[in-house]
Amino acid sequence: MKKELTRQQYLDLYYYMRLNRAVEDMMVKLFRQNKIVGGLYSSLGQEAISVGTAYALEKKDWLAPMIRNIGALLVKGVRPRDIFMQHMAKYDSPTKGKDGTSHFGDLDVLHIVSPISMLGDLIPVMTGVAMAGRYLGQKTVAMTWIGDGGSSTGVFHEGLNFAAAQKAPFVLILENNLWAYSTPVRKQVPLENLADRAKAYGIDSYIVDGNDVVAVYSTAKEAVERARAGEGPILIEAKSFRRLGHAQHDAAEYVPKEMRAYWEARDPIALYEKFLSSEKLLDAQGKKEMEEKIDTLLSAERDFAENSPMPPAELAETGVYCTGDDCHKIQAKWERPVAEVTPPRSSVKAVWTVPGFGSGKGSGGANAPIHFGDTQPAEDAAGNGTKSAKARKPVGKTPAKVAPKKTDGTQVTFLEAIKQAMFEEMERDPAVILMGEDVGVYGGAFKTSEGLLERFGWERVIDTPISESAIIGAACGMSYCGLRPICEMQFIDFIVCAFNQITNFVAKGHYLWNAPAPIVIRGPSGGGVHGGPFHSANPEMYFVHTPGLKVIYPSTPYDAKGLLKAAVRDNNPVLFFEHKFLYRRIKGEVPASDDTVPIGKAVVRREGKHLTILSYAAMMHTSLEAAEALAKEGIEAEVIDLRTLLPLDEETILQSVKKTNKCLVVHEDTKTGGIAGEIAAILCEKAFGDLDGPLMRVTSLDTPVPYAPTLEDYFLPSAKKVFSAAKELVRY
Ligand SMILES: Cc1ncc(C[n+]2csc(CCOP(=O)(O)OP(=O)(O)O)c2C)c(N)n1
Repeated sequence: MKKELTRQQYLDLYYYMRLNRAVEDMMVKLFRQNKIVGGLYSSLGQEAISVGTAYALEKKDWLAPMIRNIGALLVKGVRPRDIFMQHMAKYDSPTKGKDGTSHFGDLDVLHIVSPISMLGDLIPVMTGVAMAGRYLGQKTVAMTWIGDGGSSTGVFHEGLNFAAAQKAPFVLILENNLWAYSTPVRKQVPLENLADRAKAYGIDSYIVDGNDVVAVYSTAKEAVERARAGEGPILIEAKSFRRLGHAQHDAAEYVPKEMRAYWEARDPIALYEKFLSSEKLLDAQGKKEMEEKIDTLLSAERDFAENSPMPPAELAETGVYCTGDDCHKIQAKWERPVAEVTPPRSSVKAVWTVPGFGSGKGSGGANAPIHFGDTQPAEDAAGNGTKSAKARKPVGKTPAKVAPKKTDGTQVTFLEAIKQAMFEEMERDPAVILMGEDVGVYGGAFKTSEGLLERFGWERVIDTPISESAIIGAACGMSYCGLRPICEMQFIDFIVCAFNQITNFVAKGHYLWNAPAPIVIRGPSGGGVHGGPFHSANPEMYFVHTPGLKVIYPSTPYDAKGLLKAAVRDNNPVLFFEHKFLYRRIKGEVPASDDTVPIGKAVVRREGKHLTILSYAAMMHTSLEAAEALAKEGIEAEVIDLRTLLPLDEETILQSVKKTNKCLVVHEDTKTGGIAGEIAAILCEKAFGDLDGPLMRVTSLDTPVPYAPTLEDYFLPSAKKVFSAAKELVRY
């Protein structure tokens, strides 16, 4: 160990390592007394890594721990009582008993992001935190840790690649403790040094002895300052050894005795004590005083934790959604002039050129004029309506019953409505940014973001790698810093590549640790244009099943614009599906500038008394077409557009069924597990006495979406099928 720090710094490092070990020793006792809920994970022998790396951060910097980084939490300022209570699932714990271990965070004061169990997920999230800090001018650095085992997850690579592509001020500590549960590192990764992972991403790395706290600190300090200075992400491999099993239950008998003995002789605290003593920085008296200080502190902290009650049972039902006043305040803290983040309008050239990209290609064709959300011609510019696709007839106008109130009278396409919503929200709030594949230079695969790059610049319109998990993870991290990212999935089919990030990270944050993630995930969905099994998905129900998300699927330009604007302003994560069959096939009026459409409210598109047809998105138009045909036979169908699937507007559904006593649900999603089944259950529970017939469903077939037009047409619901089902239902 080299002598290079101040006396206080040397003693701080010692104190935190001792505190780290003492906290964990105390938790082992609590575990043996059956007071810890669930597992207990040890960092015995790895304290120098957590402490040395976190000590290199400034107060304003951000960190996200893994389960063996209690030392980092203590350095950042977390009280031991909070760590005890988390493990004991107490009411006064940071997550009030909703989660345990080191799964908690503090966005407002300590700048800590909570981990989740899925290894690797923090890497894109902390990349997003790093990007947000840079965007807001805060000059902060984000740090997280990953094990040797966790470094093989896909999201590790997606995240690190994105961080590298963005040159994000991010430091990743790869804690190589030689074992991933029972599997040795040589069976996990075919590399001698895991730091070589960095080479694949063109970023710098360091290798450090993870049992030498001074070396760890000095290395981390250099990496943190380089990242802060704009040199991009840096990876540090800290080599050490996991002295105990994976968790308390694991005796780790698979570890060779000699290996354990070697590392036990290299205990980081014992090594450091020798150094401190040889440098006359700590004597026996000083050591004794520190031990007493830690003992006194931890006894009091443990007593506090033990006296805290268990959470009241009803708490289980609270906090799934952010209502605005029940969690940290979502606010972007600007430390640079806001005006700087969007180029002034006057500076945007009429024809856009970017070196290396040809002339003006990105804005829609050579020398094409740039559109700042102006109304575009409604004709199907891409000409992607094939013959049979055109055979489906969406209703071109919004029915009078729900004619929008405040509009300037202009009729725009569904696609233009989406673009207008994003444009206006980005104009309104510099915290709104757009990320996705090809959203910038190209303007999006369907041109929904055409012109936004030119107007809002590279910092706000971000072309990403093809890494859906990285996009969502980074957006989540950005939202923790007060930004409101919109993420485009190039086709909504690819959303499943980010399924874990959405359902585990984004959706659960508010419930677990009061961390809302106000992000919007949007993209073109649905079939009817012969996109085949991987470009026609209706994946809404994967997400309707996930508490914490909101799911919107509009059917008109008016709703598309109004609901997308509402989604951007919502404090919860919102999934926004845009049926691509509607993109260029319908036109309608849209809300004037600041108006939004409320999330969670269905709307009656057509009044009727003989049956209720519930539908949404493209099928809403199919249902209206069927209703017109039914009317000619004297059957008046009430057609309701659900618009939002989560939360579902039960009131409007029940009101209508009470009146018509019959209900038909029409959706393009496949039948099994579709929303119709959920609605059937709701009606059975809440309107059984009102029903004069069975709930009927017209849906797609329970197959993947087939490619050939003949097959797809057969697969999809049609006005004819809706008409027949309605007639059958009315006969009851
Ligand atoms: C994506 C994912 N798969 C599996 C697990 C289950 N699991 C938890 S910890 C662990 C071993 C992790 O090893 P490593 O990343 O080396 O970290 P260490 O436990 O050694 O600190 C496994 C397999 C998980 N948490 N996440």
